[in-house]
Amino acid sequence: MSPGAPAVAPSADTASAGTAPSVTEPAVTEPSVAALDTPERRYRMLRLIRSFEERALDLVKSGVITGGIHPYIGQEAVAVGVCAALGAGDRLASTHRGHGHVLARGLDPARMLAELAGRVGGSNRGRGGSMHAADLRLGILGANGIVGAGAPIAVGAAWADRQTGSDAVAVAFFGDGALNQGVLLESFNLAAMWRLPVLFVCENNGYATTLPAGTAVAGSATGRAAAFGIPAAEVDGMDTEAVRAAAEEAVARARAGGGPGFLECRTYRFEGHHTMERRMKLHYRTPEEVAAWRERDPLPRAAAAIGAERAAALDTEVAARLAAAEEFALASPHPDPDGAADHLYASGLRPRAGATA
Ligand SMILES: Cc1ncc(C[n+]2csc(CCOP(=O)(O)OP(=O)(O)O)c2C)c(N)n1
Ligand SMILES: [Mg+2]
Repeated sequence: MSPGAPAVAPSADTASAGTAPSVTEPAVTEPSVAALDTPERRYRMLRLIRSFEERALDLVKSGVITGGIHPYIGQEAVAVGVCAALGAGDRLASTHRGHGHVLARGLDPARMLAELAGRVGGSNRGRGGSMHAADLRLGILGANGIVGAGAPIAVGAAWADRQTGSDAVAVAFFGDGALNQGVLLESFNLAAMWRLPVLFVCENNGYATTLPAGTAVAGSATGRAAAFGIPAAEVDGMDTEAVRAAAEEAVARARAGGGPGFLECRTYRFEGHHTMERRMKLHYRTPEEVAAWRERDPLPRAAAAIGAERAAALDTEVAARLAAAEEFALASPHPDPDGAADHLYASGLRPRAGATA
């Protein structure tokens, strides 16, 4: 059953201290990390992300989801390949184009869709939206609207894990547009100096908004990592199994104390930078270029590996799951404006000793 189940009060550990939520909220269920350990499961997740994004685009068009989203369509192999290499205790920091990352990690599509639609049943009670989806129970440290900002968060998580003796690994996803952000290079430096268990994953989709990477990035992506002594590999980001193999190698090395790794996944977004682009008549890439990348769509390749019949059965399964997710999301109410200040702090305001509130 979808988590939509009957609305009940939130559990004590998630309600903000001292404030009763104004709208009844759904039960807090324990999520579990997505199992991506077989080609079939990986194909099913590719399909889930693809169909989720297609439906989300429709819902933006019809105004059910307000504001824009950054569709992940075309890049699914990166999220699925990397998340397939992670263990249950690992963590990830995502980006503005983060739906694929969080779904591949196991975030319930019903919760995610409700979040996009700004409903209380959302993963962040409808307060985070597309670019702030997070679930610490799944190690999802958050999507992030600031280009490159996930890297220092992942480095911090890895450092914290090292202090506690955990062997967890942290992943930082970012785009080619982050390659010139100072904070990324600072993150490389600390991770390398302290041999932190971090996997830096650059999703090079060729463009930062409309800016071609070829006109913006001096040197190369892998060259930047190599300059810090970080082992770096370039991988076909349209091939789930190639991404998984490269990620498994880097994750195993990091987990064993070998320090950070870097993957440049060469990929492409089939849709615009964001949903507003459809109305903007931008001509920064040719229809031929888009068509050539569509030929390399990761889904048919993954479907061929498991057989057309099995793939079709999984497509049907995913369609049913998404229909239930949508039903849940759209039945969930919008938050009560009176509760707008609820949940802004993890556990209420705690003034420092000696300070006045
Ligand atoms: C620090 C910062 N600068 C600029 C922006 C505006 N911005 C949002 S997305 C984007 C392009 C990011 O490109 P890339 O990192 O390649 O990711 P992609 O959109 O291709 O997935 C820019 C410049 C921002 N959000 N944060
Ligand atoms: Mg890009």
